Amino acid sequence: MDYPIFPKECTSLLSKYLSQDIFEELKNKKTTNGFTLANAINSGVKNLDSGIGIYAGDAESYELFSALFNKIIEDYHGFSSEATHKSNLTIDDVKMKELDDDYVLSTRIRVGRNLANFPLGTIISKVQRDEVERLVSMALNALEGELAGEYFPLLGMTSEVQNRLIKEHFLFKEGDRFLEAAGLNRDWAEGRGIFHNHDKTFLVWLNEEDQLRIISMQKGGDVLKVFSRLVKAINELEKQLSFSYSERLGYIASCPTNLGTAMRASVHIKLPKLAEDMSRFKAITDKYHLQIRGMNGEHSETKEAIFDISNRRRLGVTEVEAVQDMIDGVEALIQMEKKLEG
Ligand code: ADP
Ligand code: CIR
Repeated sequence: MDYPIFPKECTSLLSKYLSQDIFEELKNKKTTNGFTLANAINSGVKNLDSGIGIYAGDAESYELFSALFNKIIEDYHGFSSEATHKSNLTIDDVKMKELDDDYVLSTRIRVGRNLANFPLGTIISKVQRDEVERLVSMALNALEGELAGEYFPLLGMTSEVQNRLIKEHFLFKEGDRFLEAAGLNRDWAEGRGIFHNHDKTFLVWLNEEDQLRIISMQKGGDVLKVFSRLVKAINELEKQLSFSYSERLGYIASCPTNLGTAMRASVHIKLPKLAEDMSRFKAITDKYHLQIRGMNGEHSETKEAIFDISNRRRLGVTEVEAVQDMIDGVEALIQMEKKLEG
């Protein structure tokens, strides 16, 4: 592979940090699982509108290609290469403010997880992916009480059911071009699926961008209830499964934006006044380290002034701090919206 030349309009972190020197230093390296620099950057090279543009093949990728990853990680999370990640899943440490249900339509918190001793989805083999599906669905089927549910493989699901689950925000979309170029859609839909409890307040995605996306969600703004359910699920699953974790980088994820806590705590919130004043809106989201997404998730447009607002930082902050970023920022957005209403 030759050094990729990115056009001026390209603003991805990959294009910002992949200098010719770094490219030369890394271009012939390969992890034990056979992951190369060309594999890592393919998504950002093929998709020039990427925000980040790079994925990992395994935990080792983050160390072997650290000359590049560290810069991207520092830029995105504000996490220096000398820092060490810390985890805190103690529910009582969250300083709760009730989020106003007049504005907040729903709350969702997810974490990404991958199994230790397997490569990440970008280079996993079909046999290994099927084994991940077998191990994880077995663990999920053993959950009890509020977390008990059923695993639905994508293979064999009617397109009607699949589309309804996507529309209702429960299931991942299909055919994402960023994941496609990263190798994450290989053998689709083999090994992919969704587990959920009866009320669809606890869900787990299997073998999408990460091997597990553990999700807790419900209508309204009761963040504490959503967080508590998630923590319970993580603890129960950790009794049965061994997740990939690095002392330095926390939970290992395919995308560097998801390292550390791998947590995205979000609300769907209606903010018609702020929607008319995006610079005021963005001043608040920047102050509280929040990200704005559209109604249908990443890379989607916003409809009817409903936004997906979530914590942006996931590494170098604890889970409690990540959720607190979201709570405090959303509270500030609601205060401003009320003020603009007069
Ligand atoms: P991820 O959360 O895994 O990063 P996406 O941004 O693609 O992925 O979102 C996945 C799905 O979750 C989308 O359908 C999105 O609309 C939905 N979603 C995200 N936050 C919420 C929320 N607070 N309430 C309801 N659905 C949500
Ligand atoms: C991009 O660079 O825009 C995509 N590869 C997505 C990056 C962050 N989101 C993610 O990991 N889901």
